[in-house]
Formats: sequence, C-alpha cells, structure tokens
Amino acid sequence: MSSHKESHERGNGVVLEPQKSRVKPPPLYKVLLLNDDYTPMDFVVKVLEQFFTMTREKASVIMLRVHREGKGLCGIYPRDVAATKVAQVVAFARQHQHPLACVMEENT
Ligand code: TYC
Repeated sequence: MSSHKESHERGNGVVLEPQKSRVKPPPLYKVLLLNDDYTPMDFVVKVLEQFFTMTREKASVIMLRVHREGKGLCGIYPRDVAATKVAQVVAFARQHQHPLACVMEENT
C-alpha cells in the first residue's frame, strides 16, 4: 500500500512528490486545580484519585502543592477530554458545596 511520504506514480508517467504537511497537530490542554480556603484537603485528594486516576500518595503530593503554591497540574489532555474533566470536577465539588476551582489552559 502506498503510504505517507512515498512518491506516487499515477500511471501516466507523472510522479507526485509528497507535500509537506501544512496542518499542525491540535493543541493539548493542562488541567489545573486552584487553591481556596474552604475545600477540605481529603476532598481534593478524593477528586485527584477519582477523576485523574492517581494513587492516594500521588494525589496527596499534588493536593499539598496546590495548597502551598496556589495551583497544581492534574494532567494534560486533548481539548474535549480536558473540558470533560473540568466539568466533572466542578459538578462534583458543587454537589458537595465546595468552592473548589478547576480550569484548563492551552499547553503552549
Ligand atoms: N487550602 C485548602 C485547605 O486548607 C485545601 C485545598 C487544597 C483546597 C487544594 C483546594 O485545590 C485545593 N483546606
């Protein structure tokens, strides 16, 4: 099978060289948790375990980084996956009356 970047003879003696791709891959997005003064630490650990499939140990390290530094990276995903995670985390936090903030930003 003729594939990407192989010259292709069209049967009429004309050889088409492969074109340089002019599309750039879609950007990925960071999902970040932001600190606040009210959300309990154990709730944030639970969020990181449930929605970002972290171990208790890893989740505790990230939670404490957010607590001390104001924000922390949960993961890097395609746009639709990142948006779904943000929506799930915010909905879960609101269900429990916590003000926890979760945002996404383009990974440039
Ligand atoms: N600062 C919170 C507290 O002292 C804990 C916390 C950590 C809140 C991370 C939000 O994203 C957060 N209970």
